[in-house]
Amino acid sequence: MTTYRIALIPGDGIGLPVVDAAWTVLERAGALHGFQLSATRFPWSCDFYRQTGAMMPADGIETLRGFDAILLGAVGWPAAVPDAVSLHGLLLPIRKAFRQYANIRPHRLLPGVEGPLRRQGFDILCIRENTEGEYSGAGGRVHVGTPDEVAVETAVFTRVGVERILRFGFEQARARRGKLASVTKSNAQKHTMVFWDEMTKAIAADYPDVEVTPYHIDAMAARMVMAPDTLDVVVASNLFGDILTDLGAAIQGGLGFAASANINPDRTAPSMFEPVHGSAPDIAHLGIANPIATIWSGAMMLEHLGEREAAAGVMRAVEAATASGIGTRPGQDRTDAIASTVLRALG
Ligand code: GGG
Repeated sequence: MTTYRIALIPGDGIGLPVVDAAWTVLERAGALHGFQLSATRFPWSCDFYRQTGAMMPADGIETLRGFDAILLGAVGWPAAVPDAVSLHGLLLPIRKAFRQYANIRPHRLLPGVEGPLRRQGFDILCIRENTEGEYSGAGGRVHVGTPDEVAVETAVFTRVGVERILRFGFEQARARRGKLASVTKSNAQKHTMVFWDEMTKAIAADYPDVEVTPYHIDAMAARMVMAPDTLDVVVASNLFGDILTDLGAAIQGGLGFAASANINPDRTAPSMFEPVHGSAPDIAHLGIANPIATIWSGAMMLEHLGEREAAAGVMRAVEAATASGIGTRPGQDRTDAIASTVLRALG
């Protein structure tokens, strides 16, 4: 029997219960489809930082390298650790070190879920560049705390980085409905974003079957609200993709439904699967976190591992659960009740 070694990093706040809930569903899917998932749990989190002074050990990346995939919950506990420290100490180093350059985020309404828009029915796949751009970490501050203080944060767009994410987007569009929206702000950002637009145009020549449309980020934000059904694959830089996918989460009913996969398409290192949401300290101890985003992310993990039937089975079970109403009303259902309804639907 095939056994997949999965690194579990529940992280902080609601990351812990949603990963536990998702894991029970994924393990059951394995049992039903003839494979095993073997979990190794890592306590890397803001609590870990408080105890050790780091979000993960110095050899954390090397430890993770041997796994088939990583399932992560949420990172951040701002009352104890500044968000910029926790994010740059765990999530971002993993994405960068493992060349997880494609962050895939699906946005569609699950059965029984009502989004805030009148116009229903959309199926958008956002592809967020995941290793550079505005998240490069390049920059610094001088004259700190004085009237002459200067803070600089440099967005880094490399030819390799932009080309590979655009090609990934074109391939996804080709495998779906053949439409790619490429998002920039090239009227204002005349170096990096003009470069992105030029690369989009050049690469489009290799994909004559894909209809590509450039959008500015502001116009795309409006379109995702006014006409989301006109969109298929949306490709954007790291920060723009992050912002647009919170909007995507909103129109699909909330962050409790927004799944994501940090993919290393070359498979030279493990990929990482995580809900889009953060640690939600305000509801962390209430037992009402929605595990559906994490279960859906887990289904994406099974798909990436090649277990397509199991992944489809998990999604059918999620859809059966939401169709019955459970998990569709924010804060109304308990995490374990949602997970056990999905488990029952799985069989
Ligand atoms: N689910 C992982 C998590 O905690 N995400 C929250 C977050 O702020 N992530 C940063 C990012 O993806 O840019």
